[in-house]
Amino acid sequence: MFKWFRKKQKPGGLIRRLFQLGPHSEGFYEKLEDALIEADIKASIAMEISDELRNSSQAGKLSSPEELRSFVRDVISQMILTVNLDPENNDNAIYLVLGVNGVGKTTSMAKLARRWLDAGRSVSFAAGDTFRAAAVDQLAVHAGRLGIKIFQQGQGADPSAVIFDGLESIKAKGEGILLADTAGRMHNKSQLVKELQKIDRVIRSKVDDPSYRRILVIDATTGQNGIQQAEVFHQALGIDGIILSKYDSRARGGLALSISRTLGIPFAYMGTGEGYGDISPMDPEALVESIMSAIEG
Ligand SMILES: Nc1nc2c(ncn2[C@@H]2O[C@H](COP(=O)(O)OP(=O)(O)O)[C@@H](O)[C@H]2O)c(=O)[nH]1
Ligand SMILES: [Mg+2]
Repeated sequence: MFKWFRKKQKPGGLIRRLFQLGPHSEGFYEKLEDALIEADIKASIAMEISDELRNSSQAGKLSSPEELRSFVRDVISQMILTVNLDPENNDNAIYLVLGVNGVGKTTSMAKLARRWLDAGRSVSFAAGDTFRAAAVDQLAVHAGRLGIKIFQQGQGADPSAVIFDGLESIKAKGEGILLADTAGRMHNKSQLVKELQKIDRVIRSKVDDPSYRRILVIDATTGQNGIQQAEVFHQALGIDGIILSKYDSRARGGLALSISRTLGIPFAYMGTGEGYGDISPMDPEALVESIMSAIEG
């Protein structure tokens, strides 16, 4: 695990080549921008990063590849947003888990449940992905393995009603975290957004804002398409934090940088495998190093 972000402080090939060119030479900024875009960073942000270098009085005075590397690294670091979304106290809380099909919503719910059970919390599931028959079953299997309660009404049920039931129950018991699954697709996008907004209204009518978190799951391997996904869900509901799943395979953090910078949504966790233990709070240092590695080649 975490092979990709072994502390790589030594400047890689690209940074060395750029340093040899010199920060004010023909081609320097172009080569840098190309490498940033290659690393899944949105073109406008790649330009922003190179502009920062261009406009900095320090850039012309860089005396080693190491200095150039740490300069680029600092600019990128400042653009990355992270947040801690672990429950802070023993109050009731609901986490609505959002994202398109196949990104890892259900798996991430099981991982978060394990994490919070280990921290001594009481956790239950609401099977809000009622669009696909297999989705409820998949969540029920995880609930069985974890030994936790699942609120479910089967395929085709109203997800708002399923989640409402779960909320009533944790409220009655006075303590607990409800992790609510959602469908990642409907017959069309506007239908999905309407469905999610209905769920959101139902939750808001039952709980106060601080105990309600909307978590979006983004697959690290999706590339630039992940930005559009984040935009849709953020516009529909507002997202408190993102889980970057599948960060174990071909991991390139450029997507996280693009989403942080363009939408202002922070990253909360990274999923690093299919096991229950394969989730951890997003480590901004590791993310920046993975972006630097991708840029440097
Ligand atoms: N390698 C890897 N696979 C993951 C990760 N998270 C989820 N998966 C896999 O991605 C697939 C889809 O996950 P699922 O939770 O069903 O996605 P959902 O449709 O969003 O609920 C499954 O095969 C999971 O095992 C991760 O962090 N790393
Ligand atoms: Mg699912």
